[in-house]
Amino acid sequence: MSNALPHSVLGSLVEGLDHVGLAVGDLDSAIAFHTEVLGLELLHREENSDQRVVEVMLGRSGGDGRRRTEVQLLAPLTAESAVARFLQRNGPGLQHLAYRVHDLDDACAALQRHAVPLLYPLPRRGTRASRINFIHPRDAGGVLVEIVEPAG
Ligand code: V0V
Ligand code: CO
Repeated sequence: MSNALPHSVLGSLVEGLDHVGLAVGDLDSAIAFHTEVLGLELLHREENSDQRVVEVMLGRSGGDGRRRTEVQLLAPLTAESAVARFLQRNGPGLQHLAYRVHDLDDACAALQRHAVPLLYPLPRRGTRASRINFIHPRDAGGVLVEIVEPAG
């Protein structure tokens, strides 16, 4: 984006807010709330065995998917999932914010050059075969921050 601060760590790499991740205990009732009350559409659902979660993406279909901000519902598949730990500690609620970047490798390299620690040494697989990494909430003002590069 031409008006991004050129001297910031990520410069113009961040395109916008890709999704908001919500930890849920009861996936069906969370889907019902987001569709029947908020009127969002269920756009995608998958199991992520690496993150040990079921992910459901909701939003408004149509338009340019690459500019859309979605809601990601996350239900744990096992007790070892980060989402299970979150639910145990906090109950259901906002678990992370995900910022979309053009190029995750460039973004991670820029963060590392500026001593911003990343959770993973290498990108992991995110929803719809995206590539993801995270900044720990302790390094991001108390919010878990995901950086995501959509597939293709
Ligand atoms: C922990 N803390 C949080 C937090 N999780 N604060 C805000 N938001 C969260 N989500 C705080 C917690 O209250 C403690 O604060 C401190 O961090 C504890 O740190 P910890 O011992 O490292 O806590 P853990 O063991 O709960 O692990 C936290 C991390 C874990 C961030 C390391 O959640 C993780 O690995 N996250 C990355 C993977 C992930 O979140 N997957 C689910 C989404 P005090 O008490 O010290 O003040 S997967 C996804 O989004 C996908 C696949 C996608 O495609 O988008
Ligand atoms: Co996410």
